[in-house]
Amino acid sequence: MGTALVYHEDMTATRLLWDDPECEIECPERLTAALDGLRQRGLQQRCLCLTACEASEEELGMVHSPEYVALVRRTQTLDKEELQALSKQFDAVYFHPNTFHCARLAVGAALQLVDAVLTGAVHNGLALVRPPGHHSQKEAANGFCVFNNVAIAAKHAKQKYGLQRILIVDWDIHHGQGIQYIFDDDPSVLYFSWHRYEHGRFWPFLQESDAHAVGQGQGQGFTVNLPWNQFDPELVLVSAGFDSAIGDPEGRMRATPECFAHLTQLMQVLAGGRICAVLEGGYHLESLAQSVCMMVQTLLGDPTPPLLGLMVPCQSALESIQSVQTAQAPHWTSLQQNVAPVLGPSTRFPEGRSLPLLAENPTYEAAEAALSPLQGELCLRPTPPICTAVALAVPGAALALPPGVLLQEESALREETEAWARLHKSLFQDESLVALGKILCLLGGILDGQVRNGIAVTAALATAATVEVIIQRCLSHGAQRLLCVALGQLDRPLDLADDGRVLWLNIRGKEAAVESMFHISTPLPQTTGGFLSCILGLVLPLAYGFQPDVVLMALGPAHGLQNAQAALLASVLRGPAGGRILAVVEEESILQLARTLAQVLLGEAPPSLGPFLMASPEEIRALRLLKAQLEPRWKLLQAAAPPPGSCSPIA
Ligand code: X5A
Ligand code: ZN
Repeated sequence: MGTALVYHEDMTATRLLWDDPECEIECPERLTAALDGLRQRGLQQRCLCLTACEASEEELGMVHSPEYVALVRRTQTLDKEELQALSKQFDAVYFHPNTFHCARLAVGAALQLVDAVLTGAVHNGLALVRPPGHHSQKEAANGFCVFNNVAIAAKHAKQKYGLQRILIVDWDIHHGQGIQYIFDDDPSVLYFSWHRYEHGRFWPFLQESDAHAVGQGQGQGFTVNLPWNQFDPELVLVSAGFDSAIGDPEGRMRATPECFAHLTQLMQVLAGGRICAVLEGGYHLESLAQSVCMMVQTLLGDPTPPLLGLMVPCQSALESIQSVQTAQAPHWTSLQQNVAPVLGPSTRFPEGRSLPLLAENPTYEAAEAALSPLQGELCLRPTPPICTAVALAVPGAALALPPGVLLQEESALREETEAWARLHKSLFQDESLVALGKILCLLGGILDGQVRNGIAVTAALATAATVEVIIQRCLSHGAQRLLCVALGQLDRPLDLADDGRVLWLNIRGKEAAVESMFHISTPLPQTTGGFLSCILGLVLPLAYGFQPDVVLMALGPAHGLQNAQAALLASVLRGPAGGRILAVVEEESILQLARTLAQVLLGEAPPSLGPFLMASPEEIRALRLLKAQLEPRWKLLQAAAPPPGSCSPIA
């Protein structure tokens, strides 16, 4: 099971034949640049490469009218003047004698990808296509798009596989109004788009791209923005445009390639990881290639590089999020429960790039000038040779582990282990001393980049002491910031300095409490809604805001987490520290839990959390209290979603 890459070189066979500054950026080199990037970085070789076939006219008919399909078919025989005249009838479109063939291949590629994912041949995949699709409508080409590749793919998934809930995430910089129109009244397809709008002054200049457009009829509430776990889709289609990336002449925004790795990873917790991404826009060749590589690398399960930069949402982004919440609230009870110092990059783990400093609102030219020294410099993180290693105290538990994990047999040097153990004399004896040796060795592997992530199993009594040793070892070996998410009976080590190097987040206990900006406690919510709010609205923004080098997820005695909850937590915590995460689990809860955690750390999607329950009033109160106290320091909390109260729209 892997990642599919669907392509056909014929899709480079359409191009602009006359002068048109608006359309010239949609050129064949977009595909070859993306593909070369994937090949050069060894990513194409790791994918299952499929050759696209043309979609049938019946398949096109799921979205487009026969008259429109016939019109596009006729362009095959038109001469240049006729093509140009026809193109003018649409907004930002050009036709070429090969357009019909290419556009059918683009649809066919998207359908093949859906088939590959839904038959289980692969986990996920990307279709590299031209022309793009998301602006195209039932009877109209628009914005370089001829047939609506992603919309047809969604119809296909519904018709052929009987899916009832499909999420379309459109991260192209333009609003995919074509997809919105097609599914406007269809509650089985949730269309989420984020796009540049400028209060209607950015192409395609439409009122209906704004937050108040929520869908019509039965489809009300199924257009636009929602916090991602509630709809619980069976399939995620991504309209993957990369024209929001830094350097793009059309979008003129500044998303780094790394952003697309994180966006992809966030999608991976949904729909059991079934993601079909289809290329839309993206017009700066090098920036496009880098962003595509980041996405494919993440689809393949590689760790995401750290996100750099100031973790502070800008005022206008917060306003946009707020207006979407207001517009959607009548349709989603979840949104009715509204909850009303920045650190430098780490030098110890230098695989992330430092970005050029730009003025608050740089001109496009300034952004591009700053970008050019970065060209070609994108270093995909060297992937550690070992993915997930597990250090076990009890050898028998190895039986439960999925294939692909490495059993940590090697130990740290005896003297070193004993020196660490001496700090906690009474607690490490015999077996637990052996376990500590293995854990130290595993941690060394993670810090040195030999191992991506790991699970350390400890005797219940030794858990707290082990966590202390791990923290000290990380700090004395160059980690600048360590995030500890602790559950169950585990207290913050007493002699740990509160100097900002360790962010300790306790998820347990009765009361929410802010001991300091780096020592935070919150109760473990008992409802799915409360749990999701806690993870997405608190843990995730804190983790990304802290920008840790290493994440420690410690499940102490009586941690109370269900396996699926632990899996979601681990999955989310893979993001912020370049995938460097060590889970410490006390042995009582080992068997099934270690297996589930290992699967997630290997890159699989977490299992479903089960039936949805509204967050309780106490849970909401605790989160609000923490947000209010923490927001001055942890600015990403301002953008956090409010606690979900319901899993479905109000009928
Ligand atoms: C797919 C896509 C953009 C059209 C822009 C016209 N289309 N100015 O990115
Ligand atoms: Zn676009």
